[in-house]
Amino acid sequence: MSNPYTLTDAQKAFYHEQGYLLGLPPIYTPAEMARINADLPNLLALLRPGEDPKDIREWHETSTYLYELCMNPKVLDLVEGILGPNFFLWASNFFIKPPFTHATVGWHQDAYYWPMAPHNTVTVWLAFDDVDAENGAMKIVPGSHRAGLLKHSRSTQTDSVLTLELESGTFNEADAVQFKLKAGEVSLHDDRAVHGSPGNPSPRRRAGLTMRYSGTHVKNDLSINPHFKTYLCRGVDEFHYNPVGPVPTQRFARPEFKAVSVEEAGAEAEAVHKKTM
Ligand SMILES: O=C(O)CCC(=O)C(=O)O
Repeated sequence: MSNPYTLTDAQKAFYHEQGYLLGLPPIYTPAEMARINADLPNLLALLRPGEDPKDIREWHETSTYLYELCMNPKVLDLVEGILGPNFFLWASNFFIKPPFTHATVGWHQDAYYWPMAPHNTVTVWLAFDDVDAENGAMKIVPGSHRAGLLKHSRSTQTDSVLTLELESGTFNEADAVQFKLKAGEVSLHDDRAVHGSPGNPSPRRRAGLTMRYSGTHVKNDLSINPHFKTYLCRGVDEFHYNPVGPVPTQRFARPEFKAVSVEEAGAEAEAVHKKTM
């Protein structure tokens, strides 16, 4: 029997044309997902006062709980269909919207935030809950990844959990499609795709884990994100451009560093980043 996680030519063509992919076979059964969810409080318990789940970034470097989710062979098969045989894992983070929350994820392109070149990152968004229009599922503008990077601005007047957002008028919000996933299912998106998500006015939680993978030819700018670590998922790293992280040994543990993107690194990093865009 053929591997259902090996992308077909039609799926690959859709991803490259539209910048995202849905309709994939579930990664986890409802029972498996229930166990994963039951373990999540052990990770959340490591958050410090003043932090929230958004601060769980790159904890796959220290927690086998997350490392195993990121290295699931089914997920890696899907990613291989897009990135080819040689790629690494470098990021993971949670987007959790509790019931009745205003917080949105403003429209953005991931690649704008990351001091990495060239742009060749796939995000796998693993649904921890059923997500849909009612509880603020992610929206994406099909084909927007082909327009290159658009202008983002710093905004303080926003409900967004991000502080850099696309200026309105730079893309057509009306074209956006909203994802609908069952818990245990995933979507894939390109790092240049315009996406965001509304608040969650529903009584249901909306939680997802993003897992980010790049081709081995992608290089991170360590002067902006000095903590960047890679974990080879498939193939070989012929380039050795980036530091390699140690595989975690504890089930639940947090790194001592705080991961940095262009957003957190501030205006100075933004200026450097813009020059290399
Ligand atoms: O979960 C969301 O609503 C947004 C996720 C996101 O921005 C991302 O995966 O880059």
